[in-house]
Amino acid sequence: MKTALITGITGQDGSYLAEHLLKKGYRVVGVVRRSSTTPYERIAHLVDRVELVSADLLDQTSLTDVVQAAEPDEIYNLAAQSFVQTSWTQPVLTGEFTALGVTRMLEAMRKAAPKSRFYQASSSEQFGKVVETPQRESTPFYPRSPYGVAKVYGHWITVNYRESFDLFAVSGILFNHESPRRGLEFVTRKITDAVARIKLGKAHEVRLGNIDARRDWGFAGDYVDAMWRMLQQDAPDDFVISTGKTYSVREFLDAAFSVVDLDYRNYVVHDEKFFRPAEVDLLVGDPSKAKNKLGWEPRVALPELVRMMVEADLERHSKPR
Ligand code: NAP
Ligand code: F7E
Repeated sequence: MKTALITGITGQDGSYLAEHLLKKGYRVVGVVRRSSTTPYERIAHLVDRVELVSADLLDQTSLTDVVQAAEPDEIYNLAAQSFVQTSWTQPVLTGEFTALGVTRMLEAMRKAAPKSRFYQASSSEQFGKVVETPQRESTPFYPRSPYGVAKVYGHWITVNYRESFDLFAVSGILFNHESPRRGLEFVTRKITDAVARIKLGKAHEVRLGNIDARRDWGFAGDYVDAMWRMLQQDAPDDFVISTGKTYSVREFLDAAFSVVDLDYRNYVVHDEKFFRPAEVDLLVGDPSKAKNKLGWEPRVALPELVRMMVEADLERHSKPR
């Protein structure tokens, strides 16, 4: 039985990855940070089947200790401060978690489990103000937020540890991926949650920023399989994971409101608060390397994803509290 250690197991991707690895027969050890409450809503259905251990990306000793104790074959470093907007109001903390946290995890692996395989959660935000379209593995980075800058650091320190210490360490440059488990502040979930509340008479508007921004949105459940495939390769390598299609937030809105037969134009209010100091206008990835080398392809297209998210939010808001 193989052992996988997942940082960020309580997050969207961590919960789907844990499910995916359990199905494959892995022993799954998940890193959680200490809290006065137990906010395990995304993994409530898994807590009996995974081992939860306490550590924090800010604390080297705790990370080295959990890697040493778990003896993992694979390490998935998914933990981060992942909300782009917050990275302008908490830039130093974002750097500590999302950039230096990667070095701490790599150091933990180097000291405690150097034969393990390491996955780093890189991001399309590294392409930022894009210098070519579509974006591929060779496209230069031009990050546009403290989050994007921190992810570029995390990406290159992973490459550097691979080359310096001969570690099996890879980065998946994942484009936006969503699900009913997406955090409520991200635009897709904010919209599908609002659609459900508006349909049920619990809200009358949704306040948004730049709805002309374009993203390449996939389904998180598909993307965790790509992470696993990257760690099964003979040699470590980095991959873009995306659908190859781009849509505007406006198109997402249209699709989401259409699921409940409403017209988004009657409910959207533009709010300056949600505009960003620097925007990423257009992202669209080229997933052909992943298709050719990993045999990976996205299975859920945007219309299906939107419907899945709206229906899940309708069900959640329909339940008596
Ligand atoms: P998410 O839902 O925000 O989850 C983040 C996870 O990190 C949570 O489990 C969180 O724990 C944990 N975490 C945060 N700070 C920590 C700390 N100091 N110590 C230990 N754990 C900490 O993010 P996601 O959408 O699943 O994304 C997973 C990873 O992929 C992130 O690194 C993200 O930046 C990256 N990524 C995401 C996307 C996307 O579209 N989703 C695309 C590219 C890359 P708590 O539950 O305690 O907060
Ligand atoms: O914004 C625009 C906003 O916050 C998408 C993270 O997972 O994916 C995510 O980062 C777009 C932006 O995601 C609102 O300006 C308009 O152009 O859903 P988002 P993101 O910034 O693309 C990448 C790949 C990651 O790695 C990140 O971790 O939507 N937008 N109005 C809005 N966005 C939000 N959140 N809220 C609004 O009201």
